[in-house]
Amino acid sequence: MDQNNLRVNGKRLQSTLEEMAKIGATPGGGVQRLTLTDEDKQARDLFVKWLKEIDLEVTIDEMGNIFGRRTGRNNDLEPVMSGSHVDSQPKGGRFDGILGVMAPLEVLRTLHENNIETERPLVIVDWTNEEGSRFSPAMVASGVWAGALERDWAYSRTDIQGKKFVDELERIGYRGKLAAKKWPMHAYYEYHIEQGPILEHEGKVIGAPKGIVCLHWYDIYLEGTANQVGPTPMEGRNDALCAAAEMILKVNYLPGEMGGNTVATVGEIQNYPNSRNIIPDKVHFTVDIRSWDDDLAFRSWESLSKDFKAIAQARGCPIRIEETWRVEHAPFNGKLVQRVLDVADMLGYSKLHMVSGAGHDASYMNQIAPTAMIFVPSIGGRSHVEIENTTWEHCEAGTNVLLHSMLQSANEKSF
Ligand code: HGY
Ligand code: MN
Ligand code: MN
Repeated sequence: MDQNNLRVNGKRLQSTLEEMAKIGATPGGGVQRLTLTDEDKQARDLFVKWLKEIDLEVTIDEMGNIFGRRTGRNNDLEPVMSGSHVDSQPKGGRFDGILGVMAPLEVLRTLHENNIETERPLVIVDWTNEEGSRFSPAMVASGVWAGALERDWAYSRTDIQGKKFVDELERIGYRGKLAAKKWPMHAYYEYHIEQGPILEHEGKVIGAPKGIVCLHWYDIYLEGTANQVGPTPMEGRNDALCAAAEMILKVNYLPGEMGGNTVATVGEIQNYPNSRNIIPDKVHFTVDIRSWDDDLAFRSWESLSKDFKAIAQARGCPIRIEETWRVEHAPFNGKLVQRVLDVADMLGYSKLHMVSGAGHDASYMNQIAPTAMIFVPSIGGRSHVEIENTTWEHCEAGTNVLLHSMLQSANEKSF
């Protein structure tokens, strides 16, 4: 058969995604599959079962990354890899991450049932803890695998209950023996929903990001003086929550003040003792700064951290700042991005060259191999919410683009 006429089975992709959406399903129509929870384990177990059904060699490394390998005609050649993540945000959506794992599975199922051999081996991957919500930071397991983060530091991360990453990995039975160490790779493709409004607004089906912005994460800890709210005069209070409130608004104003294209967000906060009649004496909150311009992100943080220290001083609330995690902006391989655009053309899909404001494991893969991503529209531009949605037609379209991008890479002798 002329392989250009090959297409994936959209109905099977849909039922695979619907099957996965039952794991951790939330009443609001989303999923809660926080990393290393029982729901994550359930999804992993199902994924491994499906990998074995199409005779893939399954390996699990010490970060719990799951790899399925399909042999090629020449297994000495570097493989073509594609994957994403099965973990979700709390009250997350049914497409973020999981589409990028189920789609390469659909690609491999399609090759398997059509007995199509490729020159190079193919590898599909589920990266542990891409979201970084339960255990920060995000993309931690692909970061260790790529050699950018230390395994033992990742192992030591704790969630809000104080549970350790490594203990939870052990508990769900996915602490593999294989070292989480990169191997040479010919090309890496990650397929993902856009998680923003651009493709829908432009009326395009396939997005080909030129890369991913840098992500900088900080943790801020404030100390105050707890006291009874009634008898304590306003004068002289050390109210940690008021100090935090002033700082949080500074974060919101920062992109406007700094100019350039940056976003800055406080998404998480804990307030102690969190009782309406006690002046708060401990607050933790997070800061997320992103920009295509790494230097601008750094300068933004310089300015913000100065303001934080001044506010802490003025309010008599000692501050502790943790510079938790940074990943550089990831400019993808131009030839591979062009391949995605050309394949979209070949298949008759409209396409758009763009930037990813969301972080992905591709940020780290881009540091070690030619990398590109494929986006499809998010309805209403919404993601990390239960109503996250993408049409089945678009899910299928992106998977066909992934199929032919991977085939072209898998059958080329050299890059
Ligand atoms: O933060 C992100 O953009 C991704 O969801 N980890
Ligand atoms: Mn994701
Ligand atoms: Mn996400």
